[in-house]
Amino acid sequence: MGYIKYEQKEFIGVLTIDREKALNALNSEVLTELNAAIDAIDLDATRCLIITGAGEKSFVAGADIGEMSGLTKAEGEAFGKKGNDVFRKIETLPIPVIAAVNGFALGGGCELSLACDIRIASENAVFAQPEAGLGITPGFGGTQRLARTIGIGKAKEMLYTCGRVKAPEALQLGLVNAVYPAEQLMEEAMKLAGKIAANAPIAVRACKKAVGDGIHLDMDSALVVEEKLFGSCFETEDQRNAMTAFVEKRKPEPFVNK
Ligand code: DAK
Repeated sequence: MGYIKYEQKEFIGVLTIDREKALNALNSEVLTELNAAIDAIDLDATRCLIITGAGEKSFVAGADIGEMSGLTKAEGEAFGKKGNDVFRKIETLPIPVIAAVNGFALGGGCELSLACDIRIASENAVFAQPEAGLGITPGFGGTQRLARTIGIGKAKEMLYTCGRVKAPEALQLGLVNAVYPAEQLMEEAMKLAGKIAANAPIAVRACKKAVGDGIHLDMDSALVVEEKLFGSCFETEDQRNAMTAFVEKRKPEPFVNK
């Protein structure tokens, strides 16, 4: 693949969007390759995915403005659907996904990070939804996920003003979970992914599904979602192993995803 690099480091997948000379902007080809790379992940061997951008300056500087500039209404809608489909695939991937935001996360880049479960950022990270200044709305879920992540008031301010949010403010808003010096970002992302990968994969995936499926339901329905997923963890090797080890006051064997 030309624009996507994928490395498997034990249980952790590291996916890098690599179109550095355009600050990793998302054109149709990048989106096609990103979709194929996500489909190719071996979910039996991978417990956490990290998504980052190539280079030191940018995570993803948005959808490709040159490619979008001449689109018709129908083509614009089709482009939006292509992006939305791949971002939704990331959002609903069974394993947790960490965005390691290493610089600009503008427009589609901010939206890509929002489709991930957890965002951590470098000190030089900058988030924004500049679309209204380009005559369009965010088209890859930004109007929906940004408001759900940082609240309606601040999301609307970002959407209407196109204002930039630097890393310290992103931390304060809860847009990112942590900020690190740029040179430490990937090491910290790997540490976080490692902590996730050390837990029982079936349980971690059930947590992701419970939050994702339950968050938009009323509390009674959401708790039913949780009950079913809670029940599904029993009789698994990992549940038996961990609980028996606790009762016997010893460490559990490493989890086997069964
Ligand atoms: N698209 C295409 N090329 C881009 C790009 C982008 N978004 N961002 C940067 N580049 C390219 C630049 O054109 C330049 O290419 P060359 O001139 O070297 O060939 C190269 O990357 C380096 O950029 P700069 O020379 O501009 O670098 P600077 O450090 O001076 O500035 C910058 C960095 C990130 C501040 C600046 O490049 C910038 O403002 N970029 C645009 C950021 C932006 O506005 N992003 C949001 C894009 S809009 C929808 C579907 C999707 C979307 C909306 C609707 N529907 C279907 C409804 C999504 C929209 C967006 O994401």
